[in-house]
Formats: sequence, structure tokens, C-alpha cells
Amino acid sequence: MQQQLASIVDAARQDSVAVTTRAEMEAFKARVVGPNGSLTQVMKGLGALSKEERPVVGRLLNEAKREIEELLAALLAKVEDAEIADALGAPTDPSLPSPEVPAGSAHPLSRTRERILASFRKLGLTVAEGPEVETEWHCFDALNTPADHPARDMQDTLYLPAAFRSADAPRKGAESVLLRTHTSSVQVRTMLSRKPPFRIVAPGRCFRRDAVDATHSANFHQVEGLWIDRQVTLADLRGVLDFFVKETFGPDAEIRLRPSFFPFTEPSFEMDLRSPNLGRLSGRWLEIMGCGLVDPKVLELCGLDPKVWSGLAFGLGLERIAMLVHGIDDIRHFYANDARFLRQFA
Ligand code: FA5
Repeated sequence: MQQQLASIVDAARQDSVAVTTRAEMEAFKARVVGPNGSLTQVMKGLGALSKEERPVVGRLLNEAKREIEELLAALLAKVEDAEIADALGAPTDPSLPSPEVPAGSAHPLSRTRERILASFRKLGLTVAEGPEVETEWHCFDALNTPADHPARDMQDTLYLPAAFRSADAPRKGAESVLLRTHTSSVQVRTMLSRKPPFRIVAPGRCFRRDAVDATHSANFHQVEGLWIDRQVTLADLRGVLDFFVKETFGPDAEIRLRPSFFPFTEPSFEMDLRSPNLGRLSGRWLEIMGCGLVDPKVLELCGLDPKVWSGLAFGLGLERIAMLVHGIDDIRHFYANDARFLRQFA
């Protein structure tokens, strides 16, 4: 009996080498431990043995069963590995990056900002920056907009508690600290810190207490331009803006300067754009920025002699330009962080 069990286990071990598929494994299992399997036959004969022989053979039988179970477990692992390799096709290199991981991309507002800055860079304008938490003096007073000026009402903003007052806040008596309503405050900081001539472009975040709708946000972005030199004229302003518009909207885009009012420019204009490449807005005059020649009073307030220096300035809304370029109908899409919207600009 011992001999018989040993040869069953030996035969099974040799047999198992040829097993490669799940079906072959099932057939192998049936041959050994199935209802008519070789080991099952031996088990069936256990009853015919004497009382003394039974425990001895029983122990040998258990030993043989354990060996067969180990063989079957090893075969299952081998078959599963083969199935996985089959499903994957070619051998895999687990150190390679997954082809499924989507790449990130620049936000449409960042892309538009870079495009705008690139066109102004061609004209020699360099990027300047200023703080988002600004003093009342830099945001309004130095821009010829004193406390009782009605133009302040149009840019109502968020004032911060006294604890936020910075070291340079008490300048000329206007001490309050606020979230800047426009990037024009960077004009003031640049005129105070640099020696003319210079030409800068200042992109940045602005804040207003505006009710949010399809074209207004309480937090939006502007791009400011300032060019200070001797004898800067309206022809320079028109030339700079015409170049920018043609770079951004194509060579057929046109501009129109419409008289307007800003306390810090004189004369002041709204610049309208007309282009055949704007989908359903093609061919219509669209207002896209405020601009003008720097008011001599502002030059004086910022320490420049208006008899020597003159300048042009402009300020545009980044969201509005991005909406026109891409045909976006609601400013709120930019901030919703919806991947379905953002993916369209990847
Ligand atoms: C200004 O802010 C002036 N500082 C622009 C300027 C600069 C004029 C230099 C002359 C010289 P205005 O308030 O019109 O102007 O805003 C400029 C642009 O900012 C608007 O045309 C619009 O595109 C954008 N803008 C203003 N308020 C919002 C808002 N709540 N949401 C989104 N965009 C806005």
C-alpha cells in the first residue's frame, strides 16, 4: 500500500509538469482526486483493511493527499500567471509610466495671459508686478482719484482691518489698506521706483464688490500697460494697441478709440475691437479696454516732471479677452474647476 501511494504521488508529480492551461489542470485534478481518481481509489479500499493496518495507511494517505494539494496549489498559481501574461500580451515593464495618466495643462487664463504678454514683449515691454493687498493711496489717490471722487464708487472694493496696514501705507494721509480694484496701482509703484524712460506690462489679480454674473466676477484679472518717455503721443497709443490686437486676433482685426473718462488719463478712451474671426461676434465693435495718455497730475504725484515726461497707459480685462478668443459665454467657467471645461484647452 505504501508502495502504491508513493507511485501515485510520483506519477502525479511527473504529470503536473505538462500542465499549462486551466483545462489541463482540471483534468489532472480529476485523474488524481476526482471520483474515479487514483488516490480516491486507494481511499475507497481503506474499509477493507484490518483494524491494525487502518491507522498506519490512513496516516500515509493523509501525507499523500497533502502532497497532491500542494501540487495543485502550485499548478493554480502557474496557470493564473500564464493567463495574466496572456491578457497583457507582450511582457510588461512595471517601471514604465502608465499610458492612462492624463497630462495636466495650463489654465485657459494662464494661456491667454502668456499670449498677451508675448505680443507686448515684441514691443519691448517688460513685466512688472505689484501687491494685491494695496494701500488706498497707490490704488486711488496717486491716480488722481481722491476720497470724494465719484470714480471710486465704480470700483467699490474690500477694505481690510487696520491690522493689515503696511509700512508705506500712511503716505499722503490715505492710510486704508484694500484689495486692489485694478492693476493701475502698478503704474504708480513703477513710476515711483524706476527712472524713465520705461515701458512695462503688469498682469495681475483684481477684486471688486461686483455682483457675479456671466461677465462679472468679484475676483478677476487685468493686464496693465504703461509707457513713459519724452513726447509720447496718441499716435503711439494707437500704434501699440493696434499691434496688440492684430497679434492676438489676427491681421484683419481693427481698433477704434472712443472718448471716455478715467481720472488718471487725459484724454481717456475706451478701445473697441472689430474682427472677422470672432464667431457670432464677428464684425461687431466690442469694448475691450480702457486707455489714454497719463494725466500730468499723476506724473506729478509720482514724482515725474510733466514738462519732461509723458506717457500712455491702458488696462484690459484678461477674462474678457479669453472669452472672446475662445468663444466662452460665461466668466464663471474659468473658476468652476470643471475638468470637462478645462480639457478643451489642453
Ligand atoms: C480700469 O480698471 C482702468 N484701471 C483701466 C485703465 C488703465 C484705463 C489704464 C486707462 C488707463 P475698468 O473699470 O473699465 O477700467 O476695467 C477694465 C477692464 O477690467 C474692463 O474692461 C473689464 O474687462 C475688466 N473688468 C472690470 N470689472 C470686472 C469684473 N467684475 N469682472 C471681470 N472683469 C472686469
